[in-house]
Amino acid sequence: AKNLLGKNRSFHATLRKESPRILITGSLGQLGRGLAKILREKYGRDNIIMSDIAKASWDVLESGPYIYADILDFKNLQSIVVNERIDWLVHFSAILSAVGEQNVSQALQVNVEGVHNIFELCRRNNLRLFCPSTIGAFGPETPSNPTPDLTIQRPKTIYGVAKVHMELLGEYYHHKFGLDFRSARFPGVISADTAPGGGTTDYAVHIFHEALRQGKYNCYLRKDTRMPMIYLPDCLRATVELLEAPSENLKMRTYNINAISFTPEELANEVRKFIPRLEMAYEPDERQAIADSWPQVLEDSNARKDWGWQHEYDLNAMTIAMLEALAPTVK
Ligand code: AKB
Repeated sequence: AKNLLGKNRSFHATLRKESPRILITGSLGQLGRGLAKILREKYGRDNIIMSDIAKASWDVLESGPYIYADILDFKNLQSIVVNERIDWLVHFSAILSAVGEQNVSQALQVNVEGVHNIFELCRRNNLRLFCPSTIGAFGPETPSNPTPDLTIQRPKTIYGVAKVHMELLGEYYHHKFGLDFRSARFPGVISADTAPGGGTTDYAVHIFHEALRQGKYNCYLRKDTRMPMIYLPDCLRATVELLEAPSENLKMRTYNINAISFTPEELANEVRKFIPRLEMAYEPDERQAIADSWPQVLEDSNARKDWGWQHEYDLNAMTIAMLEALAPTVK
């Protein structure tokens, strides 16, 4: 009996673990690979499960666990949580602002129905949940410079409407059921290695590719359209810091995150310091109305106070980092 007990003890000891096991949904998008890399360095390669509904490239498959997860299929999600013994979930699956306007019913399915599944999944299985929100959760009636955490939210895109719904539902589940929900309202994310997927802020990524490739960029926004932006490494660090912050430090559950704010013209002038031949043209399309309804600068003193948020990359540092990362890839 002594032996059996001893064996049992050691069995439980092997199950007891220091590191959380984390599932990332929508991980083939702009943020997933980078986040998985950071979390794997901290918590171990096999404790971070990347997931999405598409086939992954070899470099993703070689980097660690990758599985199929359809956020519209609750049973599939539940089986993953059970089989993979998930503790925390980072929910990145979303249809972004510009693409959402082209297909409202798909955006509703992914951004609302999918989010319902994720909240229920996390509640039933007692998971910590990080789900990003966005500057798109604000609208034209919101004070735009600066935009506080608690203010008028009347977004005019389906993406924004769904994100407000997500924020409110997360806070409701937190108060009603004790769900450990955390959300950061991200600015437009600028990244070199992964492309954004159909947002309104994407020009700030495309401009670098076009400046390097052909020295010209035709921007779909007016040159004076100021929007908040963030360089990917800062955005990923914010995600990890909020995900790991002690729960008792979080006075709120949805935080604005600010980093850099600039206009297309200001960005072009910064790029010209390194590529002087860059020619710009401005032909605003339907994304202009979306950009005009969004904040210009986010007020993020609560994030700075509660969990020490600080961005590192300003416009100049981000521009240099983007050009250094992309220049070798341009033929
Ligand atoms: C978009 O432009 O839709 C996104 C966002 C700001 O959330 N990049």
